[in-house]
Amino acid sequence: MQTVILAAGEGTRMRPLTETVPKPMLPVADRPLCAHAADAAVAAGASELVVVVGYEAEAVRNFFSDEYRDVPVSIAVQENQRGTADAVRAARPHLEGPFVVLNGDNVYEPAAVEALFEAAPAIAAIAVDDPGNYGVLSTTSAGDRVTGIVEKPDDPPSNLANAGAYAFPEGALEYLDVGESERGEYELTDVVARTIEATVVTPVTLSRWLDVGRPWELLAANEWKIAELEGRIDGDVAAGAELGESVVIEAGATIEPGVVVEGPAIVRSDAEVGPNAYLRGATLVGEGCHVGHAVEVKNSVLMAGTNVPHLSYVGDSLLGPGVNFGAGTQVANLRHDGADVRQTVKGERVSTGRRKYGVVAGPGAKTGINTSLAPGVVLSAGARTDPGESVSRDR
Ligand code: TTP
Repeated sequence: MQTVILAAGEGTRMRPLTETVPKPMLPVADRPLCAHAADAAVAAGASELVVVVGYEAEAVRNFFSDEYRDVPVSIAVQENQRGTADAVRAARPHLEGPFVVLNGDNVYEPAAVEALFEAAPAIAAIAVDDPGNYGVLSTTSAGDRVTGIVEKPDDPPSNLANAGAYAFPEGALEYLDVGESERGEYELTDVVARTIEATVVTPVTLSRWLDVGRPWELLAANEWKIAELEGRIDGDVAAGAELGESVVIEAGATIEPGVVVEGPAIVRSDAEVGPNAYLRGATLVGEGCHVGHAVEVKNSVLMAGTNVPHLSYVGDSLLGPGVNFGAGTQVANLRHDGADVRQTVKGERVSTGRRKYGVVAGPGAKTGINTSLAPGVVLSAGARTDPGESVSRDR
């Protein structure tokens, strides 16, 4: 089946990480975020990928044309991000039968995507504790047919949340011209509503799923996908370095003496770690990064070209790309009261749901030596801190 990957969104909730890299291209383990959905579709037998691009389209377009050689790839441009139905409308000239739609910022288990293909027409759903925050499906009492879909209901008809993966029948191509929703977008859920009136649509229940909208969800996606990597050493590892079993050292990476990598972790090409550095938890050290002497990095994502060269602690944080932490920069990732760490997203303070959560540093941010960063702080792209500063507010 042809598979549409929605990758045109701007990812405003992910700022400043999306200032230079579109959300679909943010790193998750060894692949960009959107590649995880695309890879699952290819493994499930997709006959063609139709990738809808918009914001920072070039990066997404180049990745797909370079990376997917065994399956045809078409690129559809959505000029303005007017909603998910509008995005599939942009793909419509390429579609000619039943088709699958996957959100390019959702992470699925590959087996679940395969089950979706097999059950078509179908919608992926996941049982959640707080259905009122999602699109919610209602089903027949036997649970074998979707009978309705309602956005963020006050009185949810079930605990089954819409997981943003759909296998549409060919007829749905005619339902794409929906009207504008209350929030002024053209919504795919309205297309689903019309489809379930006309056709039997089966719910496919997922056991694991992630919608990556905010920085800590990117951290969670990395935790998931780094843990699934099989350990391999293709780079240079000095005698005396200690690597756990689930550690990937890519070709061109260097691990110097005295380094301990507990894993699961991935050190990407051209990165340099050590001497005497300690990596633990699900940690991604991106291409060309430098993690130097006496630096501890725990459960964090360091994007390409980021440097933490001396005497620092980085815990549960997202840095980069191109960030530089001055010597002795320390990240606090736990509040004294043990409460969940909060972060400001688009001007609103929100709980991350994490007791342990560090900082987000936008592209090119630089800290002066001995900077202390409080939990949940966001440094904007290109931000600077003075030597010895204690930073407890975003800048
Ligand atoms: P959203 O998460 O609603 O939007 P976004 O990715 O732009 O993020 P933010 O809200 O933080 O700005 O989008 C869900 C999926 O649909 C995602 O994969 C992006 C894609 N999308 C499009 O391709 N076109 C669109 O017009 C919209 C709204 C989303």
